[in-house]
Amino acid sequence: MVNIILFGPPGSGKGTQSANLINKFGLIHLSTGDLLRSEIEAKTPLGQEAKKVMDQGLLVPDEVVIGMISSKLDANPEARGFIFDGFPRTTAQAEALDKLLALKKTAISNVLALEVPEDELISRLLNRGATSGRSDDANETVIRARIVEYHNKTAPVADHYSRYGKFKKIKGEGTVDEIFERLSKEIESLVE
Ligand code: B4P
Repeated sequence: MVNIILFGPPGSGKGTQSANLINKFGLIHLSTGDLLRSEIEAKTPLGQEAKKVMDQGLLVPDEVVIGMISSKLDANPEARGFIFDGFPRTTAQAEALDKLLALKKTAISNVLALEVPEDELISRLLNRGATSGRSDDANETVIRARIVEYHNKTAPVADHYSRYGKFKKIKGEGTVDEIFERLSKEIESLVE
């Protein structure tokens, strides 16, 4: 199995690249952001609680997202592998993921970390906010709160995987196709 974590700050291109990579490599896309937005859309109690947190640019509690990922792993027993997009976002989530994968006799193959300067992140997200209707992209204050949350809580996940030699920085600037090529090259080296 090939299990990739696509890592990076908000707006770094995780969702954009995942959509293309799953087609090329036949992997399953697990995006906690998408799963949470489906719950919001369906107006479930979980979605209503999550929306309050997401609209402030903060992270949803670990147990909620870990539960979602656990169910999705169980629901896909025949998968060739997964692309984790936006998960794990805390060290506790990373430790939980390692345990869930170990139960399935597999592990993270590599973490590919998209690096994009902060002004570019903000302009991409404001741009998306203008058309997507995503309330967490709607204003710069919330976007900046997401970036602060990333530095405080998510950046330490890099150390967690670096310790096992599973962390690779990828330049996240350029066209979507250029970045796709960089990521594909890394994944190809794992599939061969
Ligand atoms: P996510 O849905 O994960 O969203 P994101 O990190 O903001 O965006 P992503 O990185 O996927 O977007 P992309 O760059 O592709 O999270 C949203 C919220 O959900 C979080 O703030 C949090 O509250 C909650 N949440 C999710 N997972 C959680 C977890 N594990 N734990 C706790 N809370 C969690 O796209 C951004 C824009 O850039 C797009 O418009 C795209 O078209 C554009 N773009 C992409 N690549 C580009 C390029 N090369 N050039 C120019 N523009 C580009």
